[in-house]
Amino acid sequence: MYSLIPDFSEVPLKQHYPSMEASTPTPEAEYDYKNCFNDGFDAWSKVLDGTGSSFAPFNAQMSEFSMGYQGINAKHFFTNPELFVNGCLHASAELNFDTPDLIWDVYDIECEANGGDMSWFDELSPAINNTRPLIKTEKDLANLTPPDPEKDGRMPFVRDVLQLFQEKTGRQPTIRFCGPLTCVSQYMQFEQMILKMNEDPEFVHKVFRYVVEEVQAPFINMLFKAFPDAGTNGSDAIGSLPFISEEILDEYSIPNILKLRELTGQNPKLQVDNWWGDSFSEDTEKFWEKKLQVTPRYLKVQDPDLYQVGAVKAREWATETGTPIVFGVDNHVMQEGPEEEIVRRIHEYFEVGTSGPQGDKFALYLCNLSSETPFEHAKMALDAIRSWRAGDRPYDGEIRSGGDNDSAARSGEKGRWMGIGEAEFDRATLEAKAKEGKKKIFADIYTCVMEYRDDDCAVLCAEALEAGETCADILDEGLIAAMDTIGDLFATGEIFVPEMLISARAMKAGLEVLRPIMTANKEPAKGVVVMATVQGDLHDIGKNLVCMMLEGAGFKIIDLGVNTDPLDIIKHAEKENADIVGLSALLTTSMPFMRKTVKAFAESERQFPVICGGAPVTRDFANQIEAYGYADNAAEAVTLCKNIVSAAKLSNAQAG
Ligand code: B1M
Repeated sequence: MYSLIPDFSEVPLKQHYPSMEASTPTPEAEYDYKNCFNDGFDAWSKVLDGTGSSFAPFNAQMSEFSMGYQGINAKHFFTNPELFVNGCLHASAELNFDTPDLIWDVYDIECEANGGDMSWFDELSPAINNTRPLIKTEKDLANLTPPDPEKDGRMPFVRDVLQLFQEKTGRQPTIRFCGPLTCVSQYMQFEQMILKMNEDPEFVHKVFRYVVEEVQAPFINMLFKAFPDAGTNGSDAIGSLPFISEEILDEYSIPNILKLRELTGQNPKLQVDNWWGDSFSEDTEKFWEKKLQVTPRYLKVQDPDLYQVGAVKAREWATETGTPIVFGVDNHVMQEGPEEEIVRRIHEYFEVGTSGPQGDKFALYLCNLSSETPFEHAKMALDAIRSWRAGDRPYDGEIRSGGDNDSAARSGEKGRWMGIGEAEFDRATLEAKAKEGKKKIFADIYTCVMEYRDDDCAVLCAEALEAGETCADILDEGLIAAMDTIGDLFATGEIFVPEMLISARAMKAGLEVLRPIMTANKEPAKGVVVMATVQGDLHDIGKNLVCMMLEGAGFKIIDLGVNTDPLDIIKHAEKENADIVGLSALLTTSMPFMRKTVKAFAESERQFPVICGGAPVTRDFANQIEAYGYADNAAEAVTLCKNIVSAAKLSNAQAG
């Protein structure tokens, strides 16, 4: 299946796509953009404004696909409005899409214009490198000057893109922006933002006020001035469960989106429609009500949550509440297939979406076509849509979403995302079992971590040392035991990422007390793991969770951060005498770099066990690239690392 991904392993990084000079002519305008999307545009507006459309339209997030499809270099594509607009319109028209997609790297524009550190690639969307965040302290915030939307960064690029779109299609453009919560996480770095929300919420509110009032509102208002009738749509990847909790959604996300709406003329079209996490919410229907607060005109539910919750359930709720609905098909399915699943899923969503008395208020969205999505898959999806429209419906009546179906089909071979929700543990039983027969001091340390009490944890660790306990016992019986339980609770979906981060902070407070003694006593760590997100990829939430759990399990972690060069990883693995090298990837477009890194290790002088993980990575893929190991989630990564280290010890002992 993965053979469809081009193997870049032999190709120098900068040559995946023909490098295009700025002077290279833009794709031929051989289509009549003023007319060829008319039916699609009209259908979308009729669905979203509730009048109802005679056919269910679809669109796709596909700017990266357009770029790859036409072999345009990303540095030019995402900076040259003419190339960008022509590229997107051309690919959409050529593939006969109902409407074109015009979404640039929306998560970056505001932070970049304020001086955020950007990483640029030749073949992938650019991205903020928030390992060097703009705001860590009150002083950083005070020193920031809001960008001038007419001049700074690529804010003028956005304006020019919208202008060209309007000129070429004769249609009102959509103003895209970064959802406030994701925008603040770009300024502060995700984990730091979450920890600060816990430690100093007033400071985080202040950052929100700065970002929303002084950066985002002026930017959007500049665009509204140029395009008074434009629509808007915010993207808010971080505003999703389980990266955040529903409390964070209520306290930070929703009020700030509403504030932004107020500051931009109370435009009801100001919306943020792409939260994931419906399947993690305690009450899905209440979650949908929250979604409607920030996107009043329609409900959008996308995979993998849609597949989990079930298209029928979403359709029924939308029918009862009279809400137009949009279903989103998973990017993993679009990229990896299996091919039959692409067709089957699209047919199911069309069938369910268009059913019932409100069936004329339904549209379909292909979540992401990337530069790695095989052209045949994009074509297959379009053929599936056409065949369904023409009445050729081989899967009629076959509903798989929302049931207890094989997880492989759910989402490109992976089960529920992040491996969450497949385990079944009960908190009380886990805690009771962990404390059973333990000395009181260890049980108390365990409880401190479970209750996120950093200071108490540090005090108790110091008391335990004074009482003569060894560091190894304090770790194993107290801190590590607690992190084991936290890992299990995360796997059940009972706790979310914020709770994991906060418990890890308590564990670290204890660890800091032990560290000087461990160093003085030369107490060895359980093993040394060099960890990195692979080249081209700036996602680090998953990698950081794995690091945290490994640290909690007694490993020494050398975290090389994101977008990491294979040779750099090898250099650090050798220097640190690593027991294990861990690679994480979140983009299907960065998976070839995982392959490249594993290959570079295989060819290097010293051999290290290289293990892989991340949402799009599967055991099959790990086998195929000949990685030493694979883990589906953080808890599994800990078990894998423990096994690797024990096996190495055993074989050393046998050899010696
Ligand atoms: Co991005 N993004 N994003 N994004 N983003 C995805 C991944 C995407 C699926 C969304 C979508 O469009 N449907 C899509 C990828 C599509 C594809 O691959 N074809 C995508 C895209 C396209 C992009 C941009 C290009 C967006 C754009 O600008 N157009 C851009 C990419 C920039 C770049 O990297 N070059 C981008 C940017 C961002 C944000 C900055 C906004 C933010 C990242 C913030 C950050 O990481 N600091 C973000 C986020 C948050 C997401 C989603 C919403 C969540 C990803 C995540 O953090 N998951 C994601 C959509 C989704 O999943 N719903 C999406 C949580 C994390 C805990 O899970 O990393 O899988 P995960 O880790 C798990 C396991 O996999 C495992 O353990 C962890 C815990 O159990 N694991 C390992 C992970 N590493 C492991 C290593 C191991 C073992 C286990 O051994 C070593």
